[in-house]
Amino acid sequence: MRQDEYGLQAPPAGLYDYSAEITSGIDGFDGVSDADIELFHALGFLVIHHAIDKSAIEMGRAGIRDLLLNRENDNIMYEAVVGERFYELPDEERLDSVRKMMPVVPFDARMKTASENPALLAVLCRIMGERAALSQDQAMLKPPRIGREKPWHQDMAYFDYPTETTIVGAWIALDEASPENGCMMVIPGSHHAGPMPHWTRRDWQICDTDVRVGEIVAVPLPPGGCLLFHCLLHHGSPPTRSDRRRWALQFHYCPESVARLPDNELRLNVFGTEGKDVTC
Ligand SMILES: O=C(O)CCC(=O)C(=O)O
Repeated sequence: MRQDEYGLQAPPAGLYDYSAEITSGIDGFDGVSDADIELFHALGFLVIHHAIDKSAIEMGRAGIRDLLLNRENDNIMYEAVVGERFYELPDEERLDSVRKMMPVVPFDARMKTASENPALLAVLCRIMGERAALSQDQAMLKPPRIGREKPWHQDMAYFDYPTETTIVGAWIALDEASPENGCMMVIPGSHHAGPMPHWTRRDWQICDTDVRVGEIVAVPLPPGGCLLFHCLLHHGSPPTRSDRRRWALQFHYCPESVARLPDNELRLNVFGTEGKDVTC
């Protein structure tokens, strides 16, 4: 198990002030129309409500719970404020001390089932123009009161794939996610601007002063809702101010025909700041 490796610094004031909130969504993956696929390409995201049903939500929660309480599990990243106390905490408190588990699919059949949702895969195939393959899987958790932000970033800055690849994230809420408990926030259309320099600050992130504050849209989701988003879309999530837990599953999919790059050098040439005339 690892401590969150980044600092405890609070984000600058206003970094997650949103000008709109998307409270509606397409009803289920089967409700995605061709116009919605075009909208995905234009805006860089789609919001789907009732993406998974009650039993799938319960299955996801139970899977995360079992993985979190498994003492052999070393793919947990706990919140830095919890520190080494993590190892002494009673089970119920452990459940609310972790911000991320990755991977989850290889360790739990319920996670594998969730990642192979045929209705989700069918939508991804329409977005990508070919079959989608799972490239990364995570449980993204925001514990009550202590859950920290995920600073603004592009997921592609983390992935060793050719930059032009349409990798799609599926962020599936298992609890209600709201601005108060740290829901996802996006900058619509920002994927069209291409790769941004990323910096090691409170995380591997877009410089706070490069964030297009003023264009921020919050994406609250009910349990079972899903945000599908393009890997170059600027997005992040604020720290929680709430007593309510926020658990989610996040799967990333890549077009089946695209191979991973042999090392991270090519990615860092694109997203890193070395040798570029940029400041943060
Ligand atoms: O779940 C979150 O709070 C942020 C997830 C995210 O943006 C990511 O991991 O790329």
